[in-house]
Amino acid sequence: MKIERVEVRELALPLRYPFETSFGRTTRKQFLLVAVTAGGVTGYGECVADRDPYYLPETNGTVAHVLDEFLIPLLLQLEIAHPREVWPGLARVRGHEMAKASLDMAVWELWARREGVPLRRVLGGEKTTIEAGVSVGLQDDEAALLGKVETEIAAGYRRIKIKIKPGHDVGLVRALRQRFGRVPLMVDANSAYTLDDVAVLRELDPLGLMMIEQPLAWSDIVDHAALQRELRTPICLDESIRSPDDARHALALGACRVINIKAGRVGGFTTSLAIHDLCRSRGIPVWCGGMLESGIGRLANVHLQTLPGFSLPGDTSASARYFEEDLVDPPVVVSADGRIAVPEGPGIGHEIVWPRVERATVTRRSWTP
Ligand code: OSB
Ligand code: MG
Repeated sequence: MKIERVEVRELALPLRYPFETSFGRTTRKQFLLVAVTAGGVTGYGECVADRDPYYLPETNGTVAHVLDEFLIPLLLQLEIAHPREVWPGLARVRGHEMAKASLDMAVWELWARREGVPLRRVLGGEKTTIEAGVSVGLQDDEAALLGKVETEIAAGYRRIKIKIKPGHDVGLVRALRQRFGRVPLMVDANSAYTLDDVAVLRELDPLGLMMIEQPLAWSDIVDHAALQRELRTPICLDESIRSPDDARHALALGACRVINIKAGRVGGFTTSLAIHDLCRSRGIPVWCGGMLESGIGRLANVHLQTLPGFSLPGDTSASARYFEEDLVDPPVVVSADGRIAVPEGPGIGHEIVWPRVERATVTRRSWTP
């Protein structure tokens, strides 16, 4: 298979509510949507980069540059017998995992459409429903957080994650425990702490958290290994794992006991499968993170977590928590018992609503060989 056309659109979608983490506040989802065409069939990949480099170094601007100058020209030269060949085919470009992922994921999605099967089938996933968890952003005060969490528990979510940062951590978790008892609960710091904060992080230890996600620096695994030795609560790495090698190194050092896999962060599906398989062989649970994706990326995440190693609920929640109108129809919905049905149609399996994509499109460019 030769790719005949690549199109990259930049989209902007308003969020229903701002989403706040330790690194900033997002009010509008701004992202790149990649379309790749071969043999008259088109597949789609949603890039997880944002406008700013506050989560990880890549931005929409760096992704657009690297796609245009380097990755798309490479992709258009490849003779692709299977989507797993895309990742090695782009290996000459170092780093830029979000940019590579957008192409890799689009080619996998194209492949599923060509075969007429749901994306999960080409990825090797067997589940027909997945367990939904939810990520609750930083709120203005404790009462607002308690209210949000109450809503999400009532909606059926099987695991609650809250964002924390210094000064907004132990007290919030204690208040949640007091109000909601033993609900499956975890926290995500998005790299807001250092080893100087070990005393505060130790105070979280008796609170029965499922895990503490990415407490220390985005580029670190050595300090996380030191911290993990100080805590009974498992550390989960997100930002620090950007490749299968990162995962191997982190496990070798004992830097974490759980890994959050976001295909868009680690270079796409091929590398996600490699991290999944590595973790599975070591008895390390993985779960699927999210990046406030539109329905296109959200459904890609749904299919990925049908693989057996995704043994914990992830961050894939309902479209309606983020968007007034999602780009897919039907939107992603969560059942009263906290599950998402995996679509049965080809590729991501829900229709893309093109008039909505057009309205959200800010810029658009295409390439042919
Ligand atoms: O760290 O998992 C994260 C959102 C944006 C950037 C980073 C993260 C998140 C989330 C939200 O936690 C997950 C989601 O609902 O998509
Ligand atoms: Mg995270």
